[in-house]
Amino acid sequence: MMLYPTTTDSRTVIDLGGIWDFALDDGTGFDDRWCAAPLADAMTMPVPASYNDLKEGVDIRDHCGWVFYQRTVQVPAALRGQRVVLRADAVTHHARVYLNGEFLGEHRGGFLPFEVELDGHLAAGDNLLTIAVDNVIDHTTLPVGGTGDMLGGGPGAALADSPSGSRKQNHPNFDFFNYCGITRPVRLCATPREYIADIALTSDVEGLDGASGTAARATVHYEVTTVGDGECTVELLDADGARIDGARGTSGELVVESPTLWRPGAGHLYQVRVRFGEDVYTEPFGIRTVRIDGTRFLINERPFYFKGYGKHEDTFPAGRGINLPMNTRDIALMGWQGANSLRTSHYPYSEEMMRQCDAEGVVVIDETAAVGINLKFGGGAAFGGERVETFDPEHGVRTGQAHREVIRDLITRDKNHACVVVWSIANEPDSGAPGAYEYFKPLFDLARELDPAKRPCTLVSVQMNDAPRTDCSARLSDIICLNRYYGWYFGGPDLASSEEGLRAELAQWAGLGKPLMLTEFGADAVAGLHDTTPVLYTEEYQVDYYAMNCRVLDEFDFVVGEQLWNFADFATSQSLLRVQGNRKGVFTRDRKPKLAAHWFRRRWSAIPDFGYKG
Ligand code: E9O
Repeated sequence: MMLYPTTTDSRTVIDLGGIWDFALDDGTGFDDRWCAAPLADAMTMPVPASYNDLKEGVDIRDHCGWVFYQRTVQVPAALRGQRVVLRADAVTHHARVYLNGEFLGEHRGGFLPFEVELDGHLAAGDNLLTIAVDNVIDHTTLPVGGTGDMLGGGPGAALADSPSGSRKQNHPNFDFFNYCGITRPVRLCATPREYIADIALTSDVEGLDGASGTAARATVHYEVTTVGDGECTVELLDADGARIDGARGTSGELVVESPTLWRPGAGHLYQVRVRFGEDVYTEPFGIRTVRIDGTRFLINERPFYFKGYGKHEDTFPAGRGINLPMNTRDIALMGWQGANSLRTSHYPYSEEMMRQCDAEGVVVIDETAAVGINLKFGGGAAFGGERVETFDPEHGVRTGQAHREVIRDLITRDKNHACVVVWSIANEPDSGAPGAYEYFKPLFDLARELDPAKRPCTLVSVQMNDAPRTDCSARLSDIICLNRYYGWYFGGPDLASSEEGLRAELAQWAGLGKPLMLTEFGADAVAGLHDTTPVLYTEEYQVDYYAMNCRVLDEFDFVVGEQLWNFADFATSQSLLRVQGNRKGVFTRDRKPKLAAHWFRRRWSAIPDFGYKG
């Protein structure tokens, strides 16, 4: 129930971005009430950004535990009669908010927004705002922290596990650096006391002609949640602000004749303007349909082919901190290549990115932060660790609570985005383990119940033996999404036998009658490493790997997409398999193309968004 913050005739947004004071907790931060007075010996720290890469030293980069951010805020007298909240878009992973030393609220989950009411707590003049941030990950958080690093103990893990290891350490059960801090904007938002709390929009399209991409009419259904008394009126406006239709009441319908549909590459957006009492808010909204028909994935009734990427919010030196220029650059590079889609692996991305995908017509698979629900990775025999059952009562139940919350909060936040065509409930859980179906069935039910637009749901599956029979995704997912590494983790560098392996597995899945796509496949390539024979980690091997995999994907009509792992090289925990991070990027971390980027540009330029497989 949190509209994206915008300033309107009735609303004021004050961005608290800037240089804050910052201190690492030495264990006394809460007992000594650091929140009540200016931080002693504070460092400077920009907000928003991850703090890890911004100052020198492992103490900051690998800090495990709490940190304190602090600044003063003044609120203009003109806003005092209004409802004022502090809205933080992402604090990774656990935030406690204090104003003038008083605890006002907390939030767990590092990738979704939360609000804290400031009414009655704001004084005239300076107010001391402190946000304490914890980055500890374990079995109660998503993503999940485990008992060892995902890819086995690097030097860091050995230190932590040894009796002499003195430094407390996080052990991500996932393959990306545990960047943390206040990573997205923090804003003060003032609204009238009687206000619009939420808007849910869905649409029906009539007379849709897939071939021409035109429709006779669309009906937009709206549902406004309000606080207080007032009259509600709603208008549908065209992109240029011209009024198309209007209605009264907190729920109803708006009609547009011959609508311009939102489609990949052309994100046409209407606007829905809501007035409630004194309050006014405008929500952009794209009209399009999404439906699965047999083994086809239809957007606006045409069979769509996903070309694109699993990505990360990962740049230097902001870490996971919002980076609007890089988001813009990434979308431009995807356009240069003929890509049309991305997955928000492995956590919800910023609302700015979602709005930009709406506006630019980028098709999105929207993923929760449920990564690492796979304890065989963290403690599996393959890595010399102790085996822990994923869905056991001790760990599974507590993870499940966080999982329900992240599904609820993600769908609440992103339900109106035209760019979102699929919800991804989790990445690479133990979906073939005993108990997996029982764990996931209620989560799929929850997502389907919460989404007013009833989008398809999936879980993204890790490679396993006899997958169509053992993976509960076969029963639960509307579209099968596979992460497959034939020719890298499995069979590399023998591409000939790997090709047979992929072909054999896809032939098994073909009988299921559902559409399938690869949401990950990839090979590490260190930019600048070259060879004439197929050698792992070279740019040539990455191209050969992809050429082999794509040849097989092209043989199967029920394969409706290919998303590479990964768009760009990204930071990870240290381990012997990671060369200053994961090098599966088709672009380097600073977005220079490897050979494979050019290879995919040629391939994707020849693959249409629609009708590739008839
Ligand atoms: C999740 C993604 O975050 N999938 C992984 C990606 C990777 O590059 C990771 O970055 O490792 C692939 C999972 C492959 C499972 C097989 C692991 C066998 C290790 C020896």
